[in-house]
Amino acid sequence: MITRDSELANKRVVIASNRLPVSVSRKNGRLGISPSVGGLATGLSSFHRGSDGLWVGWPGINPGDTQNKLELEETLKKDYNCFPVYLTATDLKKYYHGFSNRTLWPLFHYFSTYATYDSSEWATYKKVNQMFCNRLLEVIRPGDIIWVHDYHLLLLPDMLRREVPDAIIGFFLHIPFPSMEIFRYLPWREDILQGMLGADLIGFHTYDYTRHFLSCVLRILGKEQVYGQLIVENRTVNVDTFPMGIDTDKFSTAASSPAVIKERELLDERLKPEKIILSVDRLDFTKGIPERLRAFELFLERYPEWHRKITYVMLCVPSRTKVREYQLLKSEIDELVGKINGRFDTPGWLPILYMYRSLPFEELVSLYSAADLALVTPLRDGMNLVAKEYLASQIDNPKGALVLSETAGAAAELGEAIVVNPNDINMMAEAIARGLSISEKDKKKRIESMTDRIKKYDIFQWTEDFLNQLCQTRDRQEHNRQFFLAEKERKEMQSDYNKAGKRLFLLDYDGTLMSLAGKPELAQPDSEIYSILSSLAGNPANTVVLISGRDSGTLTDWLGGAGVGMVAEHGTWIREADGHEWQLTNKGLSAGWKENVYPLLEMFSVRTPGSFIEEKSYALVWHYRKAEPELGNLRSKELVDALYDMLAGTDLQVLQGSKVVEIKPAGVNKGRAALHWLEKDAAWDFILAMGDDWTDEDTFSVLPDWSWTIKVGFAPFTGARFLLDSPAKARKLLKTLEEL
Ligand code: GDG
Repeated sequence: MITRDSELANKRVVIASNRLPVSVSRKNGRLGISPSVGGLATGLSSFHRGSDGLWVGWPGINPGDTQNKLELEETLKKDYNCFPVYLTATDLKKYYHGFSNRTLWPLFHYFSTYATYDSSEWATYKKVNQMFCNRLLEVIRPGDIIWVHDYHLLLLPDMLRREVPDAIIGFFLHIPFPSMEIFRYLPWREDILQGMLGADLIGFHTYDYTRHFLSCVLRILGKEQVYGQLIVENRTVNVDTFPMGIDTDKFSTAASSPAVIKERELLDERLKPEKIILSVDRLDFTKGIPERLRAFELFLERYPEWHRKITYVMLCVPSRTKVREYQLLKSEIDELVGKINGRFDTPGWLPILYMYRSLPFEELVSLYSAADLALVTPLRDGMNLVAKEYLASQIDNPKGALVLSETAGAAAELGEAIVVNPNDINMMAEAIARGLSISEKDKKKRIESMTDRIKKYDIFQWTEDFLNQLCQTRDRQEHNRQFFLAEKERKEMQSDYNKAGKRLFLLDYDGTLMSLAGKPELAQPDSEIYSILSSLAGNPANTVVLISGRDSGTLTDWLGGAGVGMVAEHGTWIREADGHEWQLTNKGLSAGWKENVYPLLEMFSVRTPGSFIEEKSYALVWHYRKAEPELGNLRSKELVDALYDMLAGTDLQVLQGSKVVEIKPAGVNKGRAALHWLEKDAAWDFILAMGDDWTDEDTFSVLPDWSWTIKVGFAPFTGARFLLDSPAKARKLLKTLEEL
């Protein structure tokens, strides 16, 4: 049993991400190492440094000759616990600049028109994911936690799972997961989802991204979730929300350090304005830089009283400089800055101080702590750590205000910011004016309550929370595994079977012996089912009963000659194995209610394309397996609510089965019908019941404790003692018992 607090605290965490937390570059023929810039690297480095874990990723360079390579690897390993994956120029072109940054990045940020779909880039993306997998296999030890990060490595979890089925794998996505309407554009959408589902725990920054992912899994792969859990080949995969935090102490401590204080003094001397407005971004089209500049221009136009009293310090870190769209964006920004400065500057005052480079940490923090207003206005952003870093750097008498875009993941947590629509230039211009003139008291209150929150859920809490949940998921998997009928129990069952003189089989049909089909009439028994049932029933020691929700006519047509007893309509009718007559289990049943209920079901069928009504002698069933899954689920809930109102005080009940809503007389159920056989003979010494949906729980509930009860498929809650994952396995079990 794994729990992070105990055993897991001792486990090594092996991080895999596209870039290592340090970048290697060549200067004057020598290799130099410096920290990597970017949200993931900055955030996770603090955690990595304090642990004995490893990090696998691209170092930013191919070291070339063997001597350099060996030295580099030695240094990376010894000083940074890092293990490089080397990428060739073609790999970089197709995997990194290509599929990662020209397909996934724009698509996941809702810039679908920027996305390109190139199958050779996809092939390289797969190849590089496999290279990461191979590198990990060289360095991991049994029991390690492997934590895969971000959109460059979406296929890696499943690749690892195939190689090491028992590996503990977490996956975290740092960018948004888009809605189904956008994700479905991707030609390789199934592969991407399958790749991610190789992990035990999949994390996102916000609940919306989690929701979108689960919706795509349902609509593309047809997998239903229960409380964020999915079943993938006998494993439980957990999907949850973890808003990434920052190392708050690092920023607040730095903000009061002598080095930063000195930097601030230099800055004040240089700028000497009354107020500083700040933005810090990688130069990327998702960050909304031109929109922000236009808003700033509008603000200057509308509020001349602020001229000469403010400076907008705009720090843009160069990024993906080889990609054409980024080059065009850079030109657009350069032009806009030139235009605005040219329009408003006066001797001794430049409205925008534009820095196109990366600053050392101390200078960055001095800017954060000096700024009176931060503009964090991306068009889309997975989280945006700059907003949090700015807040954490506000130490003495918090004086900063924050304008934050509603489409940044951070907005879900930082509601006290001045929240804007980044496409609304007018709204942003007004937000700048408001942010500059907000009262000290109000500003302090807002900053303190946001800072309080980011301190409580900092990067360490975030990693701890993710890793804890990963361990809990593994615990749950182990717990579930105990219930899957293993070879040991199967042998015990066989031995019970062989010893027994009177055996009773209570078997559901659809979803248990036969896979569920879109339409009920498509699930006709094949010759294998027929032969299994008739052979089992042919043994004089066996009584085999099919307990089904189907109508008696269909059961007679399909399996009337197999020598089995039958229960139709979830317990309304029964037929003995040796008889031909169907009998009502309750003589007082009436069907007159159907004409009142039918119109309601008809209305739901019209409103839910793909759904239809099935009429049985004493029941009505609304089927929605063929409907669009989310609409079907929603409508089924609405229908059940409407039926509860309509049927209150009657002796009818509403059953929710597997993609069906059924209305039938109360007091009639599979368990009651099973009692007919159970009570007929007290001498049963072997009972096997199998079923897949919750109407079968009634059967399980009336059986003696020692019976073999098996739920087919995934169930978070069941009264059955064991689980089997598919009808194919259920058939195999029956065949082995009789050695067919
Ligand atoms: C991705 C997602 C998500 C920036 N300039 C300098 C510098 N930085 C550092 C900041 C910050 C990081 O870069 C930027 O982080 P963001 O979160 O804003 O954005 P992305 O790099 O796009 O990161 C994002 C993040 O992953 C984490 O999950 O929040 O949504 O897109 O840490 O401090 N650092 C230094 N000098 C600079 O000039 N030293």
